Amino acid sequence: MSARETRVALIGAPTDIGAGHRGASMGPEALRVAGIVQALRARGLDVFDTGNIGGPLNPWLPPVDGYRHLDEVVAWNRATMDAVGAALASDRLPILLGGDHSLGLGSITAVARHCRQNGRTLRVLWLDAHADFNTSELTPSGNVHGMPVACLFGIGPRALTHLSGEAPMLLPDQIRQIGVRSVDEGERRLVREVGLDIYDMRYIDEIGIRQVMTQALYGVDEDTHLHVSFDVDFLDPAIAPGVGTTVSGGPNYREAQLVMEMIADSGRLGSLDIVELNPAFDLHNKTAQLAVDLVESLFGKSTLMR
Ligand code: Z70
Ligand code: MN
Ligand code: MN
Ligand code: MN
Repeated sequence: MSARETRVALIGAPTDIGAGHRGASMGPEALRVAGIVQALRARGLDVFDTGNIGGPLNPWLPPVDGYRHLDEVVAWNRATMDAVGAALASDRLPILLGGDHSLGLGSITAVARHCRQNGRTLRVLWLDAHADFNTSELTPSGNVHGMPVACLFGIGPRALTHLSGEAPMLLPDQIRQIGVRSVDEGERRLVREVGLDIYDMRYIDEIGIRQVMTQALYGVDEDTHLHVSFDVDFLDPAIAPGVGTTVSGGPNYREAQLVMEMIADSGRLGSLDIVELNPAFDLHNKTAQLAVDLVESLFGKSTLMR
């Protein structure tokens, strides 16, 4: 499929319901203000901005039984799953404008179901400073944005693991986590137990981002649907301060560009989340602009070829 034929649907999900800081709810509008629609149209894509989905306001309460705002997180994830599913059903590549990363659950649940129905192999690239692999017992915070990967594997509360009625939505060999540099103690044990393939920053430093991406994309073929779940805190805080939780030592601008370019070159991108952008921490919307810049590369913009 050439970029010219690609139809995309933007889906805004203005919530910070699963996060530890308020403000990711402003992410969708910040990305629009940074020109995401125009940038994608300049790539030759047919862009339909569906507007924002809705859900409960953030009551900003402490965790209950290891979860903060569980009912509200479920509501937002149902709405996300429905909107992403509708985009896929109408043959549009969904781009979720988050919102916090708990919504990766609803988004990927819809994508996994779509792949099952269409006989496609799903590969998820999870770009993130965090493993997002906590459970209610292991979590230091109760914030559900630290748990979506576990929920996708069927580890978590039934209301989240069975969002679509079935579980698990994902098997460990379908996901590659890239850029990880902050894992909690209990979470680390679970990562080892499940045998997750995590390309952490040390590994990136040792073998280089090009080799890491070659490995992460290994086995991707014409039957593969690639889902990219891009947590903006993946990026080094020096270039991307506009996130709730900055973790130093992330990929720099050039490494991040190469990640996106190599995904574009695979030709298999089928869906995308852009999450955890937090304008309350940003400077003149520069993190949103950087995210848009990287998304242009993800859709095939390169220095020498347009
Ligand atoms: C920590 C927790 C987290 C952001 C995910 C952090 C989780 N592991 N933070 N994404 N921004 O609370 O579970
Ligand atoms: Mn389809
Ligand atoms: Mn995350
Ligand atoms: Mn993160």
